[in-house]
Amino acid sequence: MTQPGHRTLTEFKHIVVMGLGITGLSVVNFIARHHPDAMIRVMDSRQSPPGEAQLPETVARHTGSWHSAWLASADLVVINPGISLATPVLAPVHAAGTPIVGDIELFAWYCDKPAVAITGSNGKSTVTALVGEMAKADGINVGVGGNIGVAALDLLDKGHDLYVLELSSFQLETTKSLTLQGAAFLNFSEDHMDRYQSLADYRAAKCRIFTHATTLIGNADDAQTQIDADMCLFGFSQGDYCLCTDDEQAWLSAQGKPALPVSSLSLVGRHNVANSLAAMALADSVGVSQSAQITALRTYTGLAHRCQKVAEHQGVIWVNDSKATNVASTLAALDGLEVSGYLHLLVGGEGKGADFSVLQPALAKLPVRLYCFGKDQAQLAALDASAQCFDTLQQAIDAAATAATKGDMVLLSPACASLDQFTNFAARGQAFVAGVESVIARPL
Ligand code: UMA
Ligand code: ADP
Repeated sequence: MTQPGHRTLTEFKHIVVMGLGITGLSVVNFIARHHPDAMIRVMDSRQSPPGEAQLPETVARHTGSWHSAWLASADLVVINPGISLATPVLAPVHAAGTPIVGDIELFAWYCDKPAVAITGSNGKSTVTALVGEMAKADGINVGVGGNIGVAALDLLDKGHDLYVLELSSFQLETTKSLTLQGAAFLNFSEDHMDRYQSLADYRAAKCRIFTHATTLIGNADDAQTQIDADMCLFGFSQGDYCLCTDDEQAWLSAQGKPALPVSSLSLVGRHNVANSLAAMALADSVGVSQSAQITALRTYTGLAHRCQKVAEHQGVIWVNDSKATNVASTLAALDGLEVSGYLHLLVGGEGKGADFSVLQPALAKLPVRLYCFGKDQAQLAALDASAQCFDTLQQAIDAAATAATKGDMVLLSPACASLDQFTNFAARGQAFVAGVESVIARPL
């Protein structure tokens, strides 16, 4: 059932789904359930888009290019977040005033239970999953999805009592009616400069998360995440959720009251302390009990590919941080991980137009050896005199394995997207783990 005051799919007859993948497929399935009389057409500029095999045979499709005539006759266009609204083929659609929405806007039309959402440049998936764990620990039937990899529309119609959504700036661009009980903007740093004209545009997309939110949650240590003075803030030294000292220990505190010693967190790294505080604020916004929050904070060890220790061999620690797809996330790893010997840092991939020079001061402070691979290796190699360049990740792994000795750490924290050489960050992380395993299995 569509929600009062919201639009409904049945207002539209000719619906074009632009871009398939997980999102496009979820949109087609959702429309088929809620508006079986609609005429759905799917187009994808890729020759063989992901999701095509699962598309019902009855749905008309066009692949390998855009289909302008289909767009011209549409009365609703549902667009994949990976496609920019500035794509030239959409110009006549904008001019005609035809609504262009994303899957999260459709979710908003039909969501009938409380929802919280998380955006930011880094930490979204970690916080989203953690809030989900907190709700589960409280016995709540919670649906967790969005940019984290489960299409939001696939969560609906399943009897959930609460939704926790990770929202990217791409998804927020096409969302205007989403009502949220809690909305968090975790942090803001440069990313996606291949999609946005300016940092201001990127931030404006993220701020859309607050449009219809009851509790607006921002980062006390990052003014760019704040939009007004009345927000609920989390931060290391100030805010409604912050660190305090009790019994000579650092504690996470909520509304001035100590809740849990930092030493009891299962997550590691300073950035994850901030993530934990944000998760507490979100959980409180929908009434998840503090005892359930604490249970989850004690047990949640994080998601794969985020500062994850994958092996220790001959005194060398190997860490997979493949999800570090921008400069700030690599900085967080450099700041948060402890290493006694050399840090062998593997960086590279598609830099998305980022300015890598901000990594230089952090690297200069560390005993580092830099291994650069993939598309933007040359730019990265300029950061440190120790840098060596390689075509592939495997070659970089082999070189690091040869150089590393007891007490060292080998860290994949690429500061780049993976798409030049891998399907996604998870495939890159799996390739790293396989590469590490092959190194370890080699006879001496
Ligand atoms: N594409 C085309 N032509 C098309 C459709 C897509 O060229 O017709 C390309 C675009 O470059 C696009 C890419 O394919 O960027 C992604 O398409 P996809 O099929 O992988 O999309 P989905 O499977 O629907 O995945 C999307 C999100 N992808 C993007 O926003 C790019 C996923 O986030 C998200 O998990 C999924 O919906 C469910 O909500 C991924 C991501 O990289 C993990 N997000 C960015 C990030 O986190 O930095 C924002
Ligand atoms: P996102 O979903 O926003 O990409 P993830 O939780 O998947 O965030 O983490 C992505 C990368 O960012 C990982 O390398 C992780 O170690 C790092 N990271 C996580 N939280 C933060 C934070 N609060 N600040 C900076 N980097 C972070």
